[in-house]
Amino acid sequence: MDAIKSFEDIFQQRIDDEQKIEARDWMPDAYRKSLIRQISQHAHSEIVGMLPEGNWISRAPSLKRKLALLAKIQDEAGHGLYLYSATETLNISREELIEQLHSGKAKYSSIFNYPTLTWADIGAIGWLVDGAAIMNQVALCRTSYGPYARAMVRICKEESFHQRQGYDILLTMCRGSKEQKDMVQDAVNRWWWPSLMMFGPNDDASPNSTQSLKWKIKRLSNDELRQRFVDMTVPQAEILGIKLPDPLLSYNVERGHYDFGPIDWDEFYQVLAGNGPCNKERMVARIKAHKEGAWVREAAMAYAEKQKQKRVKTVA
Ligand code: FAQ
Repeated sequence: MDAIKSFEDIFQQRIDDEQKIEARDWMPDAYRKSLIRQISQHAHSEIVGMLPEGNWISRAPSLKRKLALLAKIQDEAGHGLYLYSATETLNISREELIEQLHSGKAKYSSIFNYPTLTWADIGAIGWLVDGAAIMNQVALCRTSYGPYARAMVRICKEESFHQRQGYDILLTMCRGSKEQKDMVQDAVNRWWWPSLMMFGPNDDASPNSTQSLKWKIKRLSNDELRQRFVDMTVPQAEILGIKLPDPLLSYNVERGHYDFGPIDWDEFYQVLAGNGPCNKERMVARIKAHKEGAWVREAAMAYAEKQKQKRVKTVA
């Protein structure tokens, strides 16, 4: 006689069979919690990630660049909203999620705690930060939780435009004056290592990876994704004619991959602890925006209530 299977076993079997888990399905509490943690932090990253680039909207060098940057930043807002909605399907309210961000309980990507000093930084963000984000997010299109996977498909399409607009900014500058090319080199020197940190700690120091990979929340490990990103980016840097700031970067014929130097994990953990160059500034800006937007939320609620009353009257 077959042994009676536990809910956990049936759940794992569904994951192993590549079935998507939907909001109404039974799931282990730890799976739900891990998803809330990851998807909400992803949503917060999209929203906080608007700030470093928002700083340059009024200083974009041409109308065309300004339009592209505005569209990109609006896309990030949209990504945040899809991801908050996906998180809400896991039985947590938007208010609670925002509170977790503002109180520091929930993290957002370390990368958005660095300043954007010149226009070349906007190019470097598109090329490196969006490039790293896509590498991670393409894999997440196959994540086991249906609402997250579906949000990722649309997000990835938009991110690839973001990456190209960044690369196009850098290519234009690299074909310009020496000062412009120097500006690109300086921006890439500052954004390269923080971009590699976006993938999270090395696999042997990543507490969530083993379970997340088993549940197929994550499809590839932090180090696998980081390696793919380096392999993709080095030839693109060569086309730009700029040097990536890593003396140990070299192609390893045996491995068929680029080797790269050690990441400064002290810096990463300092940023996570709130001590990055812009952590405080970012949180002050988000909390201010949330407070100033209170009237919009109240107006929307009042309008929804009015519509509800109208419907009740019509039915009566
Ligand atoms: N920053 O055990 P693991 C974007 C935390 S979207 C801050 O390896 P996990 C678009 C991690 O949360 C960028 N914290 O964790 C855009 C955990 O802490 P916890 C965001 C980090 O979850 C572009 C602890 O360290 N993308 O850029 C970071 O298995 C341009 C231990 O780490 C996503 O969120 C970090 N870099 O793997 C917008 C993608 N790395 O939560 C505007 C979805 C790790 O236990 C402009 N997320 N931590 O307290 C993921 O794929 C995963 O959550 C990882 C981390 C890979 C980020």
